[in-house]
Amino acid sequence: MAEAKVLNHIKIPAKEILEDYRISVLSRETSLIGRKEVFMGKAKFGIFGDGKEVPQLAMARVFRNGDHRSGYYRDQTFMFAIGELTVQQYFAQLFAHTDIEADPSSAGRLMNSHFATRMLDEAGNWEKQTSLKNSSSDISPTGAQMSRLIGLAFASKLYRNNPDLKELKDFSINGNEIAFGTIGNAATSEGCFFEAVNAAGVLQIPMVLSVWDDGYGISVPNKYHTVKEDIGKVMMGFQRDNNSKGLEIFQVKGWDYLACIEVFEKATKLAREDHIPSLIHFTELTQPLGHSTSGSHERYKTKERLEWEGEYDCIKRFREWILESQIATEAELEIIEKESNLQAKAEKELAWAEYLESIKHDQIEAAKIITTVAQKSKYRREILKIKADLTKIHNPLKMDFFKAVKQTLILTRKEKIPQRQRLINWLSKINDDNQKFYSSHLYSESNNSSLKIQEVKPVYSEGSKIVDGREVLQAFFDKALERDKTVLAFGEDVGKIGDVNQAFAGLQKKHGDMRVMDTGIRETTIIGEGIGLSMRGLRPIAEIQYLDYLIFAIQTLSDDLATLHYRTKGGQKAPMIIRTRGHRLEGVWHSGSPMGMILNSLRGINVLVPRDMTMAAGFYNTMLKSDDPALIIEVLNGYRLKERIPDNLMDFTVPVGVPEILRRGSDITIVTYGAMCRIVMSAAEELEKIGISLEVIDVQTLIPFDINHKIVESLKKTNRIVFADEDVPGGASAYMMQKVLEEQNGYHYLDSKPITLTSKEHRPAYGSDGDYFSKANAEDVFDYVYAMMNEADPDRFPEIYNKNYHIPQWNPEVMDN
Ligand SMILES: Cc1ncc(C[n+]2csc(CCOP(=O)(O)OP(=O)(O)O)c2C)c(N)n1
Ligand SMILES: [Mg+2]
Repeated sequence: MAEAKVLNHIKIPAKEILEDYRISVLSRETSLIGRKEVFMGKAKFGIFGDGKEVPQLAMARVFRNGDHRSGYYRDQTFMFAIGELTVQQYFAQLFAHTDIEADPSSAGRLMNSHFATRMLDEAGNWEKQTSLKNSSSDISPTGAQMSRLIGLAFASKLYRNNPDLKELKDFSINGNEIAFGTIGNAATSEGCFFEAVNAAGVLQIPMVLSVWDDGYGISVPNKYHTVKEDIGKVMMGFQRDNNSKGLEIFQVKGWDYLACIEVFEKATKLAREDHIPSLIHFTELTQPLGHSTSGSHERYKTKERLEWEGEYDCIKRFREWILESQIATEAELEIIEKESNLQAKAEKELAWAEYLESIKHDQIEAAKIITTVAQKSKYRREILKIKADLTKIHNPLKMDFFKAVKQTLILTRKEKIPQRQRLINWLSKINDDNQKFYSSHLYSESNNSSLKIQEVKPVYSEGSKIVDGREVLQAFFDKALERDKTVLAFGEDVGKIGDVNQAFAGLQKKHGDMRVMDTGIRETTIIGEGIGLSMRGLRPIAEIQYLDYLIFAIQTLSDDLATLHYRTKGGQKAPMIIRTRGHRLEGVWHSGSPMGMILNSLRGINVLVPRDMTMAAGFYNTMLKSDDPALIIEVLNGYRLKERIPDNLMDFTVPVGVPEILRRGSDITIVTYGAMCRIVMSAAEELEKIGISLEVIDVQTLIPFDINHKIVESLKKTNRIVFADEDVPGGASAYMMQKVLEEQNGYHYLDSKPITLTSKEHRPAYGSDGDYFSKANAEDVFDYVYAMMNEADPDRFPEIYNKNYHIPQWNPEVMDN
């Protein structure tokens, strides 16, 4: 073995080169075997990192403790090389082994090649990131790792430039950490890629982003993806120069081991020392096994292309270079290859054996108890057949024996056999286990879960000041920034003018531009920035200017933030707060309340809907103590309404999942939230005047929803219920109805048809009349409630309108008589 010289200035011992070669071969073997396992039916789907091994080895060489990765499904070689993934763990994920030890990335929850390191201890507290190599958890939507990458890199900038954060050595040492991104060539066509690259250039953050370019995105060649078929060339406008900041753009052939090493040396020096971001375009990479196990690339690649891919396979080139440079002999390489082959096979076998073991135990147990039932049952033959079928299954799944047990219980449903009870008990245990395997950790399960934050009621005295709602928030944010140096706020117009409604007015000046910041108009990377920062120990409040514009960020919120804790089974968290304002203003894109969309896409995030700014402040207090992420939606037309500031502004908390009864009543319960609270309360006063008593409940938080089932208690009293909001029909009002009537068994107590009162299906037209005729207003509340009472007691409440006027969207009960 000789010592290799690299580009005259970097020397790499031959031993290290051969170790790199070993990992590349081991990784390739893993891909080859993985593919076969899928075809043998032992796993559902496989996607592998073949053809991208060499540049990943180079990336691993510069990746240090404290650094972070935000990448995608091709990065297995990198994960092996940094020592954060074993081949056995790789296969455990392929087999969907539900044990965290077996698959630390996702405990069997994610399809294969979705990598993550465990950043939390068992109690849900942060590990010391600066002693670890960190990989944020991968997600499948192409390019979606880009938004989070911005936050991971931006954190280093804050840690370096904000002296108040210097103490937090678990997360950063002087902001020296780099966030490494990886993305496929085709995924660079996504909007979030361009948004993120632009943001990185503007922010000047230590990001090193690699594009693995294999010329294709599944079957579609670069011709259809990228201008000039060359993302590196396209990016040249972002290239920094002597006069202006930007990114350093590199292009390197991905099969050239030395060039890959050199480019990472250069890029990481810029990033670590000066926080200059880079984009490295690795060209001429290949897909020896095609895109995934879903099909073969022979269908869409020409013979010439396939031949070229064979010739330019990066491991083949690496091998040739090792031989040419006389770093090792053919015989030495063959030994490495053979050993790697054996190692990959052995680790696969181990992973399979352990996976089977986790299943087999229950399979055997199920078969045993089924047999004991058979012995006592008159359906003996049928049950023994169920058992025989079960034990015959070669690659059993948990659902196989779950089904067998249920079949047995159905067959014997009329029999009084004690063994049956054992089977039921066993089923119940397995059900609970599977709950833990497949449905835990959607929300925090730590001591800082938002559900565990104790309520502290607001305290008022004669001296409590009455101010505009926005001033309540301003006073709150001021003290929150003072109290906790990890809190920071950013968004469009948040910095200099202190947000469009002035809740941060003057706070940038007071707390500095590392705490209160303006951002570009880039909603999805605003959220990504929040995710990355919160994953690195900070407490970001990321602002989306108006609720309607949350739609730009729904993908990042839904796919990344909402799933993070769940998809890592509690291995990672991002306790960020998204602040926005909505419900009522004017016009099609400023008055929306798309709450159904939010509720249906953001399970995993608390959704809090305070009716005024004091409640909002209480929720900020609660969430800043918690490690759950939250979306807090302030009422857009409430900033100038007068409120009293609680004397304990910084200490009071509003509990999540606890509705508040705003008005006691006996005839009808009306359940609402946000801006509708005021509208409903004013209608309640009018109704009171004519003898109708309304009980008004503000749910306050939509996720979680009324955890103590308080609303059904009200319904038990009134026996009539209306769910009112500003969403479309069937939106959040339907969600609330399902919660109360089905989950809380409210249907038992109904004397009238339950009703939802919502906005129209279209978005609200402009102007006050547009709002009045598009959204639910106080008169609508009055009409609905009155009509309900008219149906119930027409003598006391005679019809107000005759048949010629139809109450909008009111759908009366059609009587038979
Ligand atoms: C948003 C989204 N659209 C489509 C897909 C389906 N899909 C998975 S991988 C892929 C191709 C990605 O190609 P590229 O970015 O070049 O990465 P490669 O697989 O070639 O490494 C597509 C279209 C997806 N996962 N996400
Ligand atoms: Mg590609």
